[in-house]
Amino acid sequence: MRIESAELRLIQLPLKFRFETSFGAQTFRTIPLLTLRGEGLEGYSEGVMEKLPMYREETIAGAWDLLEQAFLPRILGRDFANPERLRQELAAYRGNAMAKAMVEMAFWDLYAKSKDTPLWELLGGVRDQVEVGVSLGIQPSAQATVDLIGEHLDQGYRRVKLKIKPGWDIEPVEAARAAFPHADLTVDANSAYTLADTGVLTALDQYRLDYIEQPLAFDDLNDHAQLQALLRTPICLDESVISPESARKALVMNAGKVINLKVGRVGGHGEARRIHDLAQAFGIPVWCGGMLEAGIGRAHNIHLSTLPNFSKPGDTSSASRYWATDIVNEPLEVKDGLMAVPPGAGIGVTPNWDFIQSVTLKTVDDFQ
Ligand code: OSB
Ligand code: MG
Repeated sequence: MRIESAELRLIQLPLKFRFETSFGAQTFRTIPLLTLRGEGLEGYSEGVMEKLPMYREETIAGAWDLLEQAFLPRILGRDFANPERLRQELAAYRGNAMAKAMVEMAFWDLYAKSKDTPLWELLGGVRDQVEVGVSLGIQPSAQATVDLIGEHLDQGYRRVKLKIKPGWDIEPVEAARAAFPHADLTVDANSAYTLADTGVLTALDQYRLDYIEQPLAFDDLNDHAQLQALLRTPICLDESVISPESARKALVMNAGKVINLKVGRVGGHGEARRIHDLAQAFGIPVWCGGMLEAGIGRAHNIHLSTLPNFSKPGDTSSASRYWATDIVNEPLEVKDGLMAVPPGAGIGVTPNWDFIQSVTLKTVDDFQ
C-alpha cells in the first residue's frame, strides 16, 4: 500500500499522579504522535522516547529530527506490500528503535485497516482480552506504598510492580509482602544498581517476588547474567532488550528469565513478534510493558499482548488511571484485571482530535 502523506505532532498531557522511578519523577508526558495516510485511511502511533535520555538514549528531539529529515521523506509516496517491507527500508539506519517503531506501528494500523481486520488478528494473537497488572511509582513511605497496593488490588489488578532504588528497596517490599502475603508482587529498579549491590539484591529473594526488573545497567547483559546465577528470583529484562539480536544474546547467556516486551522500545510489532517467538523457543515468558502511553500507544500494546507467549500480566492498566481525558474516544478500562482488545479494524481506537488539538505543542506535515 502507498503511503501518501504523514503528520507529526507533539502533545503534552498532565499525569493524574506523580510517577517517581529510580531515574526521576514525572508529572506530565510529552508524546510525539504520527499519522500515516493512504487509500483514504489513517494509521496512528505514539513515540515512547522521552524529552531527556533517562530511560534509554533516544530523545524526542533526536527522534523528531530523524523522522522529519530522514525516515518520513524516505517512505512517503512509496508503496510497501506489508509492514515488514517498511521495516526493512528503515533497517538501513542503525539503532533508533523507538523512532523506527513509530513509523512501523502507524503503518501496521494503516495496513490492518486496509484489510478491514483488527491488528491483533494480523499479528497472530490468540485472545480478545489481556491480563493486566499495575506499575506503581516510588511513594513517600512504606505505609503509603501498602495503601496504594491495596487500592489497586481491590480494583482487580493481577500483579503489582513497585519501583525501587538504592535506599528504597527492602523497606517497601517487606511492608508490601507482610500486608499482602499472597499477592503477585514484582519490583523494577530501572538500572539503578550494580554488582556491588549484590547483597541487597539477593536479600530480595526472601520476598517471593515474581521477578526483579532491570536491576543493572541499561545497556548491560553480562552483569545481569552474573547476578541471575546468584539469585533465586528471576531477573526480568527491560532496558537491555532493544532488538531481536540483543534478546537472543540475553537468552543465550541467561541474563534473565523473563522479558518485559515494549513494542515502542524494540522497533515495532515485527521486531516485538520476533523477540516474542525467540523467547518462546527458549521457554522464557514475556509480558507487555508500558511507557505511560496515551490511548494510541496503549491500544497498540493491548493488540500485541494477545500473542500466545504473553503469559504474565502487563503494565497496560486503565487509561483513566493516567489521564483526566485520553486522546482517543474509546475508554480503555480494566475490569477484573482484564483489558478487552478494542474491536474494529486496525488498533480499534479513534483519535479525539478536538482534545488532541488543545494539547498540541507543534505539528509538521511537509516532509519534502
Ligand atoms: O521501566 O517499565 C518501566 C514508565 C516509564 C518508563 C519506564 C517504565 C515505566 C513503567 C510504567 O513502569 C508502565 C506504565 O504504566 O505504562
Ligand atoms: Mg521497566
